[in-house]
Amino acid sequence: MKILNYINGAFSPPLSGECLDNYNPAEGTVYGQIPNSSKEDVERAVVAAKAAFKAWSITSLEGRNRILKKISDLLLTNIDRFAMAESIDNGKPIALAKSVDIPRAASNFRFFANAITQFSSESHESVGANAVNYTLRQPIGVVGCISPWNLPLYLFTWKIAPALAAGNCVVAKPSEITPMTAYLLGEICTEAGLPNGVLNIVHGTGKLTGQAIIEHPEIKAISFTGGTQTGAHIAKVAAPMFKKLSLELGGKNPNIIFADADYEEMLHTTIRSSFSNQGQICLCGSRIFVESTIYEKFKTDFIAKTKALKVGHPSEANTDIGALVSKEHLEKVMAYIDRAPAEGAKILCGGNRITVQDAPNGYYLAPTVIEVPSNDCSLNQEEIFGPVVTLMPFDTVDEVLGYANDVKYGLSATLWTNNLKRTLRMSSELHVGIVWVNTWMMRDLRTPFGGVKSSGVGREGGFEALRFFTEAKNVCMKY
Ligand code: TXE
Repeated sequence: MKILNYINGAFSPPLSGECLDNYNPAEGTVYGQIPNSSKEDVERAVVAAKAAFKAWSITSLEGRNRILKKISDLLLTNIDRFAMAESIDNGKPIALAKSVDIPRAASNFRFFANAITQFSSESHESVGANAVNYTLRQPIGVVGCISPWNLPLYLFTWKIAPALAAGNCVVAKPSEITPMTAYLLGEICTEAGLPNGVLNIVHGTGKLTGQAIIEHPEIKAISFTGGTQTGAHIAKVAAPMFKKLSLELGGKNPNIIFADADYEEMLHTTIRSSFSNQGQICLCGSRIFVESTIYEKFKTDFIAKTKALKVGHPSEANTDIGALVSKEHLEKVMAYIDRAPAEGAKILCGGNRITVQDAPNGYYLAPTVIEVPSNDCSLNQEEIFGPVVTLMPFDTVDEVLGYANDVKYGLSATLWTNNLKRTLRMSSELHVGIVWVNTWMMRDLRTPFGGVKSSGVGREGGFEALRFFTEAKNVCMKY
């Protein structure tokens, strides 16, 4: 299948005619082609977006609300088609795509359609100076949204929906590794009545297409989710042009388990936070620290549950772990596992590729648990981004806080305990943007989302996202 760019409400091939192969990771085969769009294609998208901005920026909030809700509805009407496309493109189990990824993409549109109607700004009376101040929150203009391959439509729409709701026009690029659902979204936007040029979707590599977006002087803000290195590069390019930036980058999140936790619930959720989406979620709890009094019991039970997970073809309903997203990514994850012996770490289970029946060339990896001797080994310091977790015991709160914070990332942390004082202290002292207590990845879309340190800058979600996608203007009136 050949996919096309969506520019000014119409589908078109790249001007150069140059295409890239699109792989099905479950099979390890090429199944389609995508445009490798150049600067000229991005320029076309920016021209269309600029032209559409005039009308879209003054479209009433009810008008924007209606169209964005219609997109949400159409995503749900077409959920089977979208879930299938996401699963084939990414390798994730079809059940996960259908229960999480596509419903969440629909929620993103519905949530921001409503949020914009509740968005308000501040006013101040300058008492004694006979003046009042009010704040206008105005759309920025043309903004760029660049998203990764792990949660393709989920993260693509998490950026696009608030950008559009706030009255901006968008030039967006999904990952070249998983472009399919973004392509299908174009059709739905047209059907929902989104005016031409308000959303433009340009496909291609980061180096060519992405670079053209971040360098474009008319694109005044960039919302990006992806690797930390890419985020640093984007910041460097964008800074001299004073673009607004929201960067959601990698994570190496601690999952901290105390002996007083509700054991079965903790065990069940820890399997999920370790291996969901093949461990390819920036929020996965990839470093597990367990209080030493229950360490051996946890180790035995966790390994047994890990071994019971079914690695299989993503199209099968009972598959727990599908394929990793690409051959390159599988090799990167395997390279970390190969380092284990040299780092004094012990592979407790997994660590090997798996051959799935009828798909011998797919990129499957057994879920892997590694016991590490210390927190400073690369297995505990670097983002592996696969179905690989490490285990380490601890004795005291101070000790585990040290481990949790001694890493360059600061996205999220999970705490399993019923001790209130400890929870309050640790939630305050963990250097992260999100703390989950006795749960994992429970998301309320009104909450701020993002990380500190090398996990990024800025916050997405709720009014934070609407603030990012608007400029604040103070008006001061003297009476
Ligand atoms: O991401 P990239 P990659 C982490 C994870 C993974 C590593 C690298 O550890 O192994 O990052 O993954 C676009 N200008 N995460 O290389 O390259 C690119 O086309 C503009 C964590 O696949 O950062 C894609 O659309 N754009 C993460 C997007 O950036 C550029 C999710 C992300 O790709 C660009 C994914 C450029 N110069 C990976 N170069 C998370 N935070 O959830 C690339 N891109």
